Amino acid sequence: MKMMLRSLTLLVAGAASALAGFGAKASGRGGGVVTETWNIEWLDAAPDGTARPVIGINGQWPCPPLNVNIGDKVVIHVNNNLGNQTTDIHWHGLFHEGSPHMDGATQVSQCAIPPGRSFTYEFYVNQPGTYWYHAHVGAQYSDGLRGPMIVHDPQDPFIGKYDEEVLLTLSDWYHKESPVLLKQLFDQANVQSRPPLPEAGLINDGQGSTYKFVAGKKYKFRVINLSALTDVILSIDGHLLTIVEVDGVYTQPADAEQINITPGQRYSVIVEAKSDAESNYAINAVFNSNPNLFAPNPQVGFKVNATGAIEYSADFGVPAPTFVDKFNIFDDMWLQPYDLESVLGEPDQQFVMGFNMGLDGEGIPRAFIDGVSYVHQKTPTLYTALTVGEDALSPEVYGQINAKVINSGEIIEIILNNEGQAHHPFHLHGHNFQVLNRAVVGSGAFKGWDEPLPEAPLRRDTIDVYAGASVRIRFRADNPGVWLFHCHLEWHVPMGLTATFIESPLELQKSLSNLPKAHLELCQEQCLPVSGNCAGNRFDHFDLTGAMSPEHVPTEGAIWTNGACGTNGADGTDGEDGADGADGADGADGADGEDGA
Ligand SMILES: *[C@@H]1O[C@H](CO)[C@@H](O)[C@H](O)[C@H]1NC(C)=O
Ligand SMILES: *[C@@H]1O[C@H](CO)[C@@H](O)[C@H](O)[C@H]1NC(C)=O
Ligand SMILES: *[C@@H]1O[C@H](CO)[C@@H](O)[C@H](O)[C@H]1NC(C)=O
Ligand SMILES: [Cu+2]
Repeated sequence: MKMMLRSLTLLVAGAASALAGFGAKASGRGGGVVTETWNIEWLDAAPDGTARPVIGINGQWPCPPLNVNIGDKVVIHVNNNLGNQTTDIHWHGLFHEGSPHMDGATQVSQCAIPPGRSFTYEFYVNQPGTYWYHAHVGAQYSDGLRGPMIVHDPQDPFIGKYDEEVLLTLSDWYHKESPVLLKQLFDQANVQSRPPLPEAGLINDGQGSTYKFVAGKKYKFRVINLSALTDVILSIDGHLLTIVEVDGVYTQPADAEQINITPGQRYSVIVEAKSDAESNYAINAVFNSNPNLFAPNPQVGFKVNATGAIEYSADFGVPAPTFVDKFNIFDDMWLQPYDLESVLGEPDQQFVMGFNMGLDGEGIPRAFIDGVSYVHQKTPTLYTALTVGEDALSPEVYGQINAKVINSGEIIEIILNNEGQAHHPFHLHGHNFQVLNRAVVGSGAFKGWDEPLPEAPLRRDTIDVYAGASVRIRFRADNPGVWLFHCHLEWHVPMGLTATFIESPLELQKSLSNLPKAHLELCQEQCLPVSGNCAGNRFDHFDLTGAMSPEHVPTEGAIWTNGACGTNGADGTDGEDGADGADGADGADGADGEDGA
């Protein structure tokens, strides 16, 4: 890993006055190390007028934006002061080259951080653009633990094409806490697998954000969708949005009237102020909870909206929000990356996956990829990859996680068939990908495409897959690690809409031969294994006795239940005791007792 030392003055925070907590602090850090301590704690907030407990950082909610420079080392000490829930932090969109164990996905790259415990994330950032961080356990980020992460780049090709840079976050907002919502979701009465619908839509985690514009200036908005469920259709009355970045990838500039941002996606758009404005203009964020935006009669409608304003002069008053009755949404497939990278060559491995929602044998709503619901395993998947030798090349040893083993240098193609009636934004950890094709709503499973491949296809890390239709994406396996590929609708994650790429495990065993002690301790304190197959069996990697299956999926989200310790286990899997005992994590068998009751 190389460390670039840079010092630079940042162009930031034009609308700071209107953006409490959102003014990107000019880092002036230049030194190349960003160190912060984050106390994760319960606070009270009322972003839409209704008070509720939220999860914030260091007494602040909205959670503070994290500003770093490209090349920086980032060191974040996380103290879990929640008392009653576990937590962890995922850095959405960062590749974590050389630090796959810092990806922050529970039971994948680490065990969750129990209350009262601390954990330090430490990694280098070598990619520019707009990202965010969020809890990756239960559905915890819907309780507020999420915030923007901006990687400033002195070589941004658009520097000089705008005068100021501002942030605009969009999020849906629930009045109930995630454990309550998860209970509703997993209820047998929820026969249509309906996700909970939000009560409000927020811009910048509040209502009524105002950006002051000066005639003739150009503003770069970094737009992040922090939503758990809803897409946001964003427009600014009387102004075009010139897209220059998606998901950390600079693009050839493209003008849009409206952009649709799914959860997990980010855009940078340049907005040019009018030279002769005679009024202020509304920012319209229409929160779309429709399962299928393109259906002739949306069943759910647009339950919540949020409005902000572009203010040229206080004298012009508050602009009335526009009722958007005609959608003219920019199709992100039209975007080309700034570097005009051409289509990667023919794939070395192709994975065709079909996914759908449905009920399991017990009548509980689940999501399935090729008929299998992803279930967190006792051993974090990365730790299995690191400790089972050559067996790491066998998907079986990882248990029910939809494992796909890929190897260094290979070009990987995924054809994803959405067999359901709703759209789903799929996000890949550790990589971005080229989107070669996205089929229209209702076109069915992939049967081949007639149209020629794009010359320089869209590249991003989260792609919306339309209802009853397919996408084809490609990426190069150049980042050894264990990377989730999942729907980013937060409610579909615990339902199991996830696959896992095990990338170059034998190389990983060499490059990451010693996990930091802190990683091992987090698991051991919860009586979870840190080695062996998914069930912690270090002797027979193909004996899956004690592995986690859907009935073990916690429906209580991140609620702390003392991990696997202290439970009786009483599940007849004691046969593997010997395996666990060997590494001091001998309570691991108890994990089964945890949720089965
Ligand atoms: C955890 O504690 C917070 C703050 O006291 C409270 O609002 C929340 O409901 C608790 N959550 C659970 C699941 O007990
Ligand atoms: C934000 O993401 C949610 C979830 O996919 C999506 O429904 C919503 O449209 C997105 N918002 C925007 C502005 O795109
Ligand atoms: C939100 O905006 C959309 C589009 O203009 C409209 O159809 C819908 O009724 C609005 N919803 C609310 C709650 O105002
Ligand atoms: Cu989904």
